[in-house]
Amino acid sequence: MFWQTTRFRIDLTRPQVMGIVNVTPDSFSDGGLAADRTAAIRHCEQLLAEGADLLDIGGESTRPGSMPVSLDEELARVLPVLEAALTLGCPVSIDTNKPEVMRAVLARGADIVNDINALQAPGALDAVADHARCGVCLMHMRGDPATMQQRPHYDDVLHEVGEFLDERLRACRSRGVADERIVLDPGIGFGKSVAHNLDLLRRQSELLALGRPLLVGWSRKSTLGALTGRDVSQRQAASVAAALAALQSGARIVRVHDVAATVDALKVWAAAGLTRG
Ligand code: HH2
Repeated sequence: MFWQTTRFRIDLTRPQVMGIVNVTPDSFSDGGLAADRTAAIRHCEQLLAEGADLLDIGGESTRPGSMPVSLDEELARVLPVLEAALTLGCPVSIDTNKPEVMRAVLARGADIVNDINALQAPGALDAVADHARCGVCLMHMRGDPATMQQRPHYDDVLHEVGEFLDERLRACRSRGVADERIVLDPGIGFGKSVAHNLDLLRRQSELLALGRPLLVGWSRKSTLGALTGRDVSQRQAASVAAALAALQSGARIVRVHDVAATVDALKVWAAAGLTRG
């Protein structure tokens, strides 16, 4: 199975590690780490040296309770880092839900739009559909980051997430976005309780019936804190375990902060013959 993106047709036979580059002062686990251009570019290089296959650059925190940033601010954060990242020889994804940011980054050559809002904002689907072949990640979220963790409720979280992703997949198809350009993401921690997130992990393979590859992001999230009792800075082992569990259940791409540890774990996992073909 392949993921078509602007410059790369990514072979998903081997699991792909997407390294997170948050160009934000307030991200939940690494806020401020790569907030200036130079630090962010150094961070991109570091993640690639550690074995990342793709980079995901974000200029707006979406942690629970976070507030949106303005268009100008998001562009000012993301564009200089994108420009440098595009010279590094790997697919570059931009984590945004603003159509104007999507158009701006695609015009500059970004490979992938990663939208926690699954292209629901007016104009977002058009921004992707008007591009010849950029990749897109459609993620499920219930509510918005400011309020999403206020008592989320589902009758059957797998069913409801699956129905939503299917609807968004159909919306993309109806605008002429080829299936090969699309991956799906259950949106761990986005309007979900600990129990919902764990259901999504245990029954994750049910989402494979949608017919598109899964990208999953467990890295350092609060459910791992609930399971281990650990602060966000100490969730590396839990994050690696969750990433492997997601891959074992059929995900193809894991979005992670701790690239080196994840890549090491994947080497052992692959050597044990556990990689799914
Ligand atoms: N999680 C976060 C942000 N973007 N995109 C996808 N596709 N899937 C995810 O699970 C996902 C995402 C939140 O994590 P992070 O970027 O580390 O934090 P923040 O939003 O605070 O910058």
